Amino acid sequence: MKTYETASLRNLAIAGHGGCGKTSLVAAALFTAGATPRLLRVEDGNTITDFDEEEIQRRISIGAATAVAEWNRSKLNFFDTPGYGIFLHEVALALPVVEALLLVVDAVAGVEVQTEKIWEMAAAARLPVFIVVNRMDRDRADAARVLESLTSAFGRGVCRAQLPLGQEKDFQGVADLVRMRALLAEAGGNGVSREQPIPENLAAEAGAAHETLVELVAEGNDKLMEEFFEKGTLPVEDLSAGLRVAVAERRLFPVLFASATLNQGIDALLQFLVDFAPSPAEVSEIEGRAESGAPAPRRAMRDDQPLALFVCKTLVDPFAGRISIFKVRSGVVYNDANVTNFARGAVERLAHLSVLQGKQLLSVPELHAGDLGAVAKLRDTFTGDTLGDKAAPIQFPPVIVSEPAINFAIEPKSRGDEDKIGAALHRMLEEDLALRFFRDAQTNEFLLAGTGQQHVEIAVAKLKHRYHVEVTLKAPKVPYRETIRAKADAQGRYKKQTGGHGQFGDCKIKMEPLPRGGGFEFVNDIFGGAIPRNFIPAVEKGIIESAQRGYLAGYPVVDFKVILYDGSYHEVDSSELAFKVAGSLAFKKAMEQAKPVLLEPIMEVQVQSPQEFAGDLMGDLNARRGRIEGMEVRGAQQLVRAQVPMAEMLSYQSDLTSMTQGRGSFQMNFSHYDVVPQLNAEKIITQAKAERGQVEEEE
Ligand SMILES: Nc1nc2c(ncn2[C@@H]2O[C@H](COP(=O)(O)OP(=O)(O)O)[C@@H](O)[C@H]2O)c(=O)[nH]1
Ligand SMILES: [Mg+2]
Repeated sequence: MKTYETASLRNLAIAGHGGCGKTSLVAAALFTAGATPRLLRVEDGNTITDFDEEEIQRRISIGAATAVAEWNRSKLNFFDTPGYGIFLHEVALALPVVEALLLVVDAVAGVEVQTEKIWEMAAAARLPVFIVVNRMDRDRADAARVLESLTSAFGRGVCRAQLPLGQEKDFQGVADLVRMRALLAEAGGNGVSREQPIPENLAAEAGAAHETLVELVAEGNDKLMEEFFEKGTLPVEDLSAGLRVAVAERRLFPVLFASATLNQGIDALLQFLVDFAPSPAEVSEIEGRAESGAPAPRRAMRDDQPLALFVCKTLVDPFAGRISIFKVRSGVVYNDANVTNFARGAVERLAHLSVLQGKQLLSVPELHAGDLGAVAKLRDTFTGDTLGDKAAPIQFPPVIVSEPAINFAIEPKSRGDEDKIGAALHRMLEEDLALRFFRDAQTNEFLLAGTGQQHVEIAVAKLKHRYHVEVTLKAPKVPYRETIRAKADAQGRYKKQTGGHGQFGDCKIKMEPLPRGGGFEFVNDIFGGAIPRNFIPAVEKGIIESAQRGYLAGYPVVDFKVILYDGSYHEVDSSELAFKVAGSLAFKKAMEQAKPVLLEPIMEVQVQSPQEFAGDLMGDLNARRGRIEGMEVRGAQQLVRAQVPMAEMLSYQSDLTSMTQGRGSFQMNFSHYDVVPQLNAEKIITQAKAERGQVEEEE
């Protein structure tokens, strides 16, 4: 692969609702640009960016993957991302290392649940957005309706930069509304277009759409506005330059059309991205984390700055080992360079500096500022770390992955596999930051936590295929909490006389509820040494440990405050241990008075389906103790927003599929904790007691 300077680079995240054709689009781009000898297909399981075994089997993207296309003296780095709600964290990790986002939309469905979510993510990251309406060749593809759904969701900044030449089975390319030329795809999917005048039957529509584009571009720019008033139009060069700026400023969001599987409109897309997507050189400086007191360091993406590499993703290959994908945030990196990991202090050698085509490492001698690269077998480097020139330390903020939404207990199928599971999961966690693995303090079970049931199931499948350990998934666990609703005042007194040396600790506490999310607060209000200072942390520790073990059903007690206000001690018999026990006794007594309740996680749920199912879906959400918050019609689709307790959503995926014949989709995020209604709480408490009884018997 050739070497590319910063100005010739285009870094793009490819994102959109699941199944709209992102991976196919990248496959078509790679073939058209000559990076693969033929058009690879999701159906054949051989695409560059869905290389993982689980992705091939399920025919969906699970992890973000990179691919490189060289087009017209420019280099396009694509970050193909998954489109399902439970994998959105993989979109999030691509956003900080690209300068634009390619939002792919299905030509039949238009805007869908994840389309909106991704739009919001791009807005938060202030990324320019290009929109591709893909699958234009499908039955019922309807460019006008999709455009309407786009403008109604995202506003009038959404504007056509192309018209499709026909649709459904007649789709055969695009008309470029900037240069006013038609690009008719040659038959056979070779990706080559013939340029010709815009066909007669589209001339009027193209003329009007061109005018709209000119007006929108001129609108935000005084100089262009003047020129437009004078001439009644803009020359192509000025229109192009103006559009480029409007895209970079997120004023306009150009809409393009394509069919990935027929490989039509792809050459036009590649050229459009080269012409109109910002290069890393055009992006403002990036801020590093501020060290205590000092102002945050900044870096421009330029070759003449000190070297800084930001590791945005890690792949763990059972054979090649760890592969770190990074962005050159500043400077030039050469093969075999020695760099410092600023997060961990380690020095790493970048042997076999590469770019990553899917999972294949292609060696390169050097990479310039703004480029994406990869290197295998770093010893002590993980996702989110910054590496670079020892003399110029800087650390870029890592992407924060939200807390898991669901826990499953897992059990090895064969006894003695526990150690193997631990080691294998440890490697999988390096690769997938949304996955968590830990041991439940109450039940001693191993818990695997993730963003949703399918996420955890895929992790289990990976364990089996990659690491050859089999586990059974037990029923999902809802992470309940406990809290109090009333104030309490209690004494904990621990006294034990055994022969000579005894144990003595005594404390008095007040307990009060804190607002939701308040956690735990401890106030030391002891006067005159009723409890010696060195024993006070022991009282606090006793309370915290008891709170962790729960009171009603074994779930951690949260959102409360403890004031330690009195106590007594014994010169000889008092000890840390005795005060810890006293703290724990006081806590339990206080809980008796404090009107404890169970809390449950409430989820923010968005369900989308064809309108005919809306009534059933709402009834079903009500039956799940859901609170409907709003409804919207979007084309032929209905969107329902509701808040529903997580406990009622555990089997929603399969229920929704059967309720809507597979045509509904949903997304779910954690919203807040709320009190469990009395009847449900009683069941949970009884069940927890039964389970705990079992554990105690086993022990
Ligand atoms: N008819 C048609 N099907 C397409 C097109 N692009 C993708 N597909 C199909 O849509 C399905 C999902 O494609 P995929 O690329 O995996 O979508 P992704 O989830 O967005 O990555 C696959 O069956 C593809 O063959 C297209 O342009 N036309
Ligand atoms: Mg995909």
